Amino acid sequence: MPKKRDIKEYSTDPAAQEMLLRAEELGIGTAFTRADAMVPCNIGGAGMCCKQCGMGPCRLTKSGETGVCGATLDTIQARNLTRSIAAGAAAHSDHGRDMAFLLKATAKGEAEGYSIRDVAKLRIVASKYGIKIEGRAPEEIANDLADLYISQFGQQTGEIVPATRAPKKRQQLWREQKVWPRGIDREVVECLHRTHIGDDQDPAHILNHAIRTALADGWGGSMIATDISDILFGTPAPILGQANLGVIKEDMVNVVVHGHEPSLSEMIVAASQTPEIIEYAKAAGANGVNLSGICCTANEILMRQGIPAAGNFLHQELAILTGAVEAMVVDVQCIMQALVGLAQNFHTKIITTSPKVKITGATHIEFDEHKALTIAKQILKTAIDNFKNRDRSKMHIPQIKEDVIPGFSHEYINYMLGGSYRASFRPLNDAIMAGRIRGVAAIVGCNNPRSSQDYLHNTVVKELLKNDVLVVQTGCGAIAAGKLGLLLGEAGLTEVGSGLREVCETVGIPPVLHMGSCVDNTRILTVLTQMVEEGGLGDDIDQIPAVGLAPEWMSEKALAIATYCVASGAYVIFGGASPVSGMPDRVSDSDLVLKFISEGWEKLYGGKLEFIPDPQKMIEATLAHIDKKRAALGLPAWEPNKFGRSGDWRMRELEALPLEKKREAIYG
Ligand code: NFS
Repeated sequence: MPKKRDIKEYSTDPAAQEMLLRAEELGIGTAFTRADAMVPCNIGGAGMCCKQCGMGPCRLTKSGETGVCGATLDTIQARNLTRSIAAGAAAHSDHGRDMAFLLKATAKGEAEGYSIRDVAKLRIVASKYGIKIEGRAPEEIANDLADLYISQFGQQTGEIVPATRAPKKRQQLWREQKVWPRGIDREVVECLHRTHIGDDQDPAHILNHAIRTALADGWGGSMIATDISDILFGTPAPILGQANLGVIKEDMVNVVVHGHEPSLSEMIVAASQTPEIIEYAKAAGANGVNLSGICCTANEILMRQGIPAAGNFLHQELAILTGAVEAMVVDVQCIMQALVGLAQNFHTKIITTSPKVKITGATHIEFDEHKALTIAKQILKTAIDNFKNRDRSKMHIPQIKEDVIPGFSHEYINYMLGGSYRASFRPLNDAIMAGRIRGVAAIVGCNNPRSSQDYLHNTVVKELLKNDVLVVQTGCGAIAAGKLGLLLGEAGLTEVGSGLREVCETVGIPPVLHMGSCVDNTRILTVLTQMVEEGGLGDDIDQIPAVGLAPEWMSEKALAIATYCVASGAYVIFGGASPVSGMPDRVSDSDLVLKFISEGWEKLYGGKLEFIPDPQKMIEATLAHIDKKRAALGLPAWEPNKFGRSGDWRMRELEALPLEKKREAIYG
């Protein structure tokens, strides 16, 4: 019998707890209760089920057992994992492709409402590929860059070009291992081919192609998506925003944008600020239109426009449960099908917009970049027209929200460390080399209703901060930290190790840097590359004292991210269940794939992927890895409380002393 958890076990977020109580009162199910009712299949969950052909599905539960075709458990697990990585890479990269077509349409003046907002970034990116920039209009440069980027998807031979931005030594390694992606689509297609019945049946060989496919995502499709989003909508810089369900407003038309691509959401932001829409909302009796975001769409418009985030992945249903949302506008990825049924309990309209995503029962208003502003206004008017249908007796908005400061692009980190005239990663490298900062952790990825929402994320973040580890975040992990108040200037600095605190105070940054959406994990690759190029931390990414973590992962995109980070040299730790864990109590030969993606990949790429469900063990493994990398670089071992008594803190201590002691302390 499945066990029903207590509401406090569902989520550590008080706003979520309040809404889950509300759901219970109304008798409405959510992903949390469905997770309780649905016991996961432990055979499929461990990658031990093969359904690649009509002779099965074959479930391999006994030692030495094979599928009907003779496929071993190792082969089946490698195939299953590789297919997931291909799906994740496809999702990110298809997003990147759409952005490339949008850039092309904008360059040709055919994209209504769009313009090139960051000409400086356009010029920097284009010049990396030898595109002529001097004496040319931004549209001409953008046209060439769009053509180059579009060609990366269908390229059949050669090397995709964004990967030339990796450290030189890493590029050499990819060539030696023959994993430099030829074309983004080609690698994804080859994944599907190789894992078809009767093809590639050597687990290590299959997994090596998973590496190549993931690289096509991280140093291809995702990097293209980030570049173009910045060029069209502006490179993020710190901006004040808010996060959590309390951003939904009682007196306004609430439109929640959910999904991933900034193309439509940016246009909805623009449309919502036009006099036409404001007047239309007022005429409907509302005080205007209030936009908020969920998932990575939230991150995209939060970090660029300061539009508040209503929450992360597990908040999508809870936002509708407030009864105050006129429309939830979705595009692609991480959209629960349950939204439509849930919305029927209220007046909320679920509006699908992507030609790739329809949900039965939802209203479909298809997005077209050639008339995006017109469509955005149509969507907003549909939401405004729905305002009159709101049943105020069903309304329940938790009054919980936090201020946040997101927007730490790698360009901004570079600038903030060195200033306009000497932008540089030197101070960060120096702080790591001295031991003020012990290392860096990128804590990213999803929520998963199988664990308590935000608990693993925030437990790991808080403990690493105490240990002088600088934390960068993206995706739903970043929103989790935001809801907890960790993305705010100096808030939370009292909970931070003294060395890290000193750096944060000197530079004026929060101890947790919000770097964007999940495709923006490429910004982290760029930061790591720039740290290598700055010098003092080795000559490749695998030497930097840094770890990547996805404590609450659930999507295939997360697996693709993990794999390209490993291929780039990072140690990656996932919480929750491993998709290739095997079932040791039932088979004895089930850990080859698990070992290969850890020890095997480490030998080949210097990075490894491990699944560690226990947060304390996750923290220990992170710190041990950071310390190991420090030692390998010959850096001093990290010591707690060694730093942190300079600058303002020193002044405060001195001020508290009686005059004589003060003299003594200053002059000796
Ligand atoms: Ni990333 Fe963004 Fe969130 Fe997970 Fe989904 S929103 S792309 S996949 S759930 S972090």
